[in-house]
Amino acid sequence: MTFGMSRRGVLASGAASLMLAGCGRRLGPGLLTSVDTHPEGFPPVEAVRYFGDLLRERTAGRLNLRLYPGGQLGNERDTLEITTFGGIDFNRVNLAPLNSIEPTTIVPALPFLFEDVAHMHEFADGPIGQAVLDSITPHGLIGLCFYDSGARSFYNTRRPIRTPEDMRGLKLRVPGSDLYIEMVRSLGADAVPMPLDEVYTSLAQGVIDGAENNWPSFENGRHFEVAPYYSLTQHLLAPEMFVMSKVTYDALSAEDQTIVKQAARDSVPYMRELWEAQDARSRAIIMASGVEVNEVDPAPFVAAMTGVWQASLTKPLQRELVDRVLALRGGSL
Ligand code: GTR
Repeated sequence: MTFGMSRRGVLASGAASLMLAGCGRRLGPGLLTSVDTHPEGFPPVEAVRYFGDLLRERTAGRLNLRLYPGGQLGNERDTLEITTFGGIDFNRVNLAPLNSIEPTTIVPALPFLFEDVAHMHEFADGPIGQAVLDSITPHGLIGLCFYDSGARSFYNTRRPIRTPEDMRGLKLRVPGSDLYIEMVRSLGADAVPMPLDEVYTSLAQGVIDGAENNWPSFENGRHFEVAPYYSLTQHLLAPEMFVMSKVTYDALSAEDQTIVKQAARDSVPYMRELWEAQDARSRAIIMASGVEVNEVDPAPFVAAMTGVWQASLTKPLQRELVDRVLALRGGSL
């Protein structure tokens, strides 16, 4: 597995090691680290905080969690690499950085796969979701659970998007993943892979014309201040993943391993509550901000993206899992 860590990532990795040496492991063997690109107060960060509370209670203080939110230790791709070798113990990430490590994780990230959030939950809570969580174990990561992430739609500085034709020639930021790049290219736009924390400035300076994300990230990153068109393509209902370093997991007793897995599962309903509330708050802020929000007929977008499915589904296991997801709603590949 090669990640090709960025210069910033190498610095972050150095910072992570120093922090861990200085205030983490040395403070006690039970102090574990968890990182997130999102800031304090954002649903996944608070869900992981709750997970940490459960961990402390259920191990009578043997295991404690220290959170590093707001991308303090680097972007998702870089921190994920650090997690694989145990420099970070827990990480909450989008599926995008996992896609290049393990193709099975592409399945729930396919555009227009899930019909609605209930469909995604059925996947995430059942055996198909478990198969995807388990698929990353050979890569040094334990997939603990899926967290909600709403629906991703396109926003930009130029014009409302109603059909794929409206996307032609736009430079759109995507997370670094071939799937996202293919998705944007299939719609006739130029894909610009870039970490999330560079999006605001790049929009403001005209380096990119737009990006895509859910209501909470569009609002929380203040991107709506510089990109006044939000077009509800809702092309992705993909969940996100809460993962653990296998190095850390293997160092725990069997009892503590069970406690960790159960506590992560128990944080999911809490995360869903937080997410719903945040989603409603962010929508209200954006709707009141003067951003032009438009509904989109998904049909031409679905048609334009069929090639993305073909290009992404290269393994028999992926196809089998997609078939099982579609079968939950009476469909098939
Ligand atoms: C958010 C997601 C983050 C990050 C971000 C992005 O919705 O929660 O994990 O991946 O999108 O677009 O980079």
